[in-house]
Parts: sequence; C-alpha cells; structure tokens
Amino acid sequence: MVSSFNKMHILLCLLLATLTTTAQGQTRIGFYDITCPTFQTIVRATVQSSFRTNPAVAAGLLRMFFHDCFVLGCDASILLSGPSTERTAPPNLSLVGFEVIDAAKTQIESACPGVVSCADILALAARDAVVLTGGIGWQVPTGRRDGLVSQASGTVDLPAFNDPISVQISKFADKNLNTQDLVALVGGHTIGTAACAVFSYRLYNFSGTNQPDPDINPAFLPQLRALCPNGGNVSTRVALDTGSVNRFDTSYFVNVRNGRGVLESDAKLLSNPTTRTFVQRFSGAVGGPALRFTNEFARSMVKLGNTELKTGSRGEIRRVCSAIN
Ligand code: HEM
Ligand SMILES: *[C@@H]1O[C@H](CO)[C@@H](O)[C@H](O)[C@H]1NC(C)=O
Ligand SMILES: *[C@@H]1O[C@H](CO)[C@@H](O)[C@H](O)[C@H]1NC(C)=O
Ligand SMILES: CC(=O)N[C@H]1CO[C@H](CO)[C@@H](O)[C@@H]1O
Repeated sequence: MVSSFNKMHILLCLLLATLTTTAQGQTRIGFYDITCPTFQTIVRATVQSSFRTNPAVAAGLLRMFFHDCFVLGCDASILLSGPSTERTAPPNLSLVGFEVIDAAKTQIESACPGVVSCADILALAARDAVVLTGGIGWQVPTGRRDGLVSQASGTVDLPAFNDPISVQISKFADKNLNTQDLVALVGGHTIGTAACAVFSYRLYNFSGTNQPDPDINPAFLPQLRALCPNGGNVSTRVALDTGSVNRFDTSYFVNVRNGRGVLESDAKLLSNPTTRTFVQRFSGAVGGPALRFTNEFARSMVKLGNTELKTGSRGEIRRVCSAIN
C-alpha cells in the first residue's frame, strides 16, 4: 500500500516536473510522435532530394538555423518575407534553402494540418543537412512555436565576420552559449562558402595598411587572391574549409590552426588562448584531452536550438512558413 502510494507520488512528481519544464519553454524529443508521426521522414526526404540536386543547400540550411536562433530565438522568424524582415538585412547575404523548408511544410500540412511548426522543420532540416554531409546525427527536441515578428534590426545579435573574439564570445554568452559552444558551432564552417565581399579586404589593404592580414598563412594568400582578384567580382563564392567544402569533418579546424581561415572571425579563433585550445582539440592536435568535434557539435546544436523558445501558447503554428497566419 505504502509502496504503491509512493509509486503514485513519484509518478505525480514526474508529471508535474514535465508540465513545469514545458511551461518554462523547453522542447522535448518525440513531441509529434502522436500528432504527426511522419514529420521526421518528410523533412529528411525533402532535404535529401534537394541535396542530391544541389549539395550547397546543406550549408544553407545549417546557417539559416543559426541565424534564426540568434535573432528573436528559434522561431522561424528568419522565414518570414516582407519589408524590413530579418531576411532583408545585410547579414542575410545569400541565405539559401528557403524553398526546401517551404516544400517540407507543404507536405507536412497535407499529412497533419496545423500541427508542426516551421521552427521545428528548420531544426530538423539543419540536423539532416549535417548528416548528409557526413556529420553525426542527434535527436532533435521539438515543440517550438513560430514567432509573429521578424525584424531586420534584430540581426545586430548576430556575430559579424570582423568581430573581435571578445565580441564573438559575448554575443554567444548572451544566448547562453559558452566558449566551447562558440568554437564547436563555428565549426559549421566545415561546409559551405563565403562571398569574396566578406573577406577580400583581408587580402590587399587590411586596416588601411596596404598589406594583407598578417594572420593569413603566406602560402594560402596567393590561393585566396587568385579566387578573389582585387577589384574582381565580390559575389564569387569561396570554400570556408579549403579542400573539403562539402564534408562535415575536422579539416576546418586544421585549416584555421594553419592560418588558412577564410573569414577574419575564423582566423581570430587563434588569437585567444581559450578558443585556440578548442581549435586544437577539435582538430585532433595536442592541447588538452581530445574532443570529438562532431559529438560536441551535436551537443551544442541542441543548446543552440533551445534559444529563447516560444512554447505552450506563445506564438503560433504557421500554415505557410513565409507568412504569419
Ligand atoms: C562568430 C560566429 C560566426 C560568424 C562571424 C559567421 C560569419 C559567416 C559569414 C560572413 C559567412 C559567409 C556569408 C556569405 O558570404 O554568404 C558564413 C557562412 C556560413 N556560416 Fe557562419 N558565422 C558564424 C557562426 C556560424 C555558426 C554558429 C554556424 C552554424 C552552426 C555557421 C554556419 C555557416 C555556414 C554553414 C555557412 C556557409 C553558408 C553557405 O554556404 O550558404 N556560422 N558565416
Ligand atoms: C588602403 O586603405 C586606406 C584606408 O582605408 C586608403 O586610404 C588607401 O587609399 C587604400 N589603399 C589603396 C591602394 O587602395
Ligand atoms: C559575379 O558572380 C556571380 C556569382 O558567381 C554571378 O552570378 C554574376 O553574374 C557575376 N557578375 C559579373 C558582373 O560577372
Ligand atoms: C533574400 C533576401 O531577402 N535578400 C536581401 C538581403 O538583404 C539585402 C539588403 O541588405 C536585400 O537587398 C536582399 O533582397
């Protein structure tokens, strides 16, 4: 009797704990297991088929998720179109993958109308993009709701390509992400490209010195200059991880370690002892106990995915991802 009462008590406590955490704005694994069991399969198939036509879409989806979470939380505000939305702000430079999310949403709406948020579709798509390029998968907690607001001005929260390391660290700390999370997540630059526009200032006249950025490896400089000639087309895109643009691997960290970071912010990871140590550990070099990059990346992605969530009755489930209901 006592023991069954105790069991009941424990159950009740568990139930209460679950309710409380949900009320506090948490996601959980299996949120749609009953209401939309085909959700994960639909997202995966959609990302897979667009990846087969255009592998660059993987990097686009990963970056889009990062931008979404950093501006007003992971609430699909990045997907809203219209004047003065996040999408129209300068850091949106060439975000790609909107059509993949829209395509998945259309199919999900016909399978289970009004149930699955665009924010959750984006979170799943970013994970699937990592797996398709060779990273380790993880379970994505879901239950996010879509935001009603999107502001171009919100993009000030995003780190910029020329932010000093102290600013990068504090922008991540503002989102409850520590320095290890920063270095692991920036490891997302193991896939994808950047336009010459965001780094060619390092190649010819860095800080008005008429010299290149001294942090660029002298053997790497002519390679970058050939890709982005002075006065050339600044829309040309260059791999962030030279030699391994479509592989989710540790070579980005090896490149950064060797002065082959493309963005100034990548190169700056070496300028601070803490971030430098994480670069070395993720790259497999000595500098502390080895850290498996793809495992740590997955862990940090789950943390990133919990940024400033709207759950419960806040926000809404959008019918189409580009507009509020
Ligand atoms: C200090 C932090 C960061 C800075 C300053 C930064 C900056 C940039 C810049 C300037 C680009 C090139 C954009 C363009 O020319 O179109 C870029 C691309 C990219 N970023 Fe970051 N980023 C940061 C962190 C992250 C994080 C945390 C992720 C993901 C977890 C990420 C994923 C990507 C990806 C995948 C691309 C390639 C996009 C493509 O090929 O379409 N970045 N980033
Ligand atoms: C280099 O930059 C400085 C400062 O922005 C500028 O005054 C100078 O004219 C530039 N040099 C060249 C060769 O463009
Ligand atoms: C510059 O490069 C972009 C991307 O490769 C291309 O679409 C565009 O046509 C180029 N512009 C010029 C003027 O060559
Ligand atoms: C896709 C998109 O909306 N791109 C916009 C990015 O921001 C610039 C302005 O900085 C707009 O001109 C683009 O239309």
